[in-house]
Amino acid sequence: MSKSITFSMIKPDGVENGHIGSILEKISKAGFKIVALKLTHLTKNDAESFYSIHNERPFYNDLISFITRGPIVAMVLEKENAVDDFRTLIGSTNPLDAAEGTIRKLFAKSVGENAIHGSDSNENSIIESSFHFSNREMF
Ligand code: ABT
Ligand code: MG
Repeated sequence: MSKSITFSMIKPDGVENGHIGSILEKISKAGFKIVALKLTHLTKNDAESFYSIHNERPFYNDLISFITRGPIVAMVLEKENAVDDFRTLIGSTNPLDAAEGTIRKLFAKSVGENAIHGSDSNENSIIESSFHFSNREMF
């Protein structure tokens, strides 16, 4: 099977709680190649655009406040079957349901603050990667 990409970000809670290094280590050990990486801070506009699919949901305002409250680590990751394998590595959206050893089980506390994002389709992995990185920043 050929290589594909997924987009990920370590969310503000993961950064605040000092988990950047441990999370990047888990990602590398799971066989993902980091092809783009930066510490950045989403503006309200960025967040509303990134999460526009959820704009009718009851948790939307909390989600926008949370994701803009501090820096995030944005990254593009490459591997065979990247989208599905990465969602397996991070675990369920609600860390209480996440499997043992997954990133959310280890480093997240709640569904609203779940430490890390992973794209949910190949199509979204391209949209999200180009939202955060130019072609010159992806290797
Ligand atoms: P993301 O990686 O953030 O997209 O999470 P995931 O794909 O696992 O889950 P979805 B459904 O996309 O959740 C998006 C964000 O909304 C938050 N959320 C979700 C809630 O706060 N309450 C809820 O009931 C649900 C379903 C979790 C996600 N993130 N953040 N931050
Ligand atoms: Mg999602």
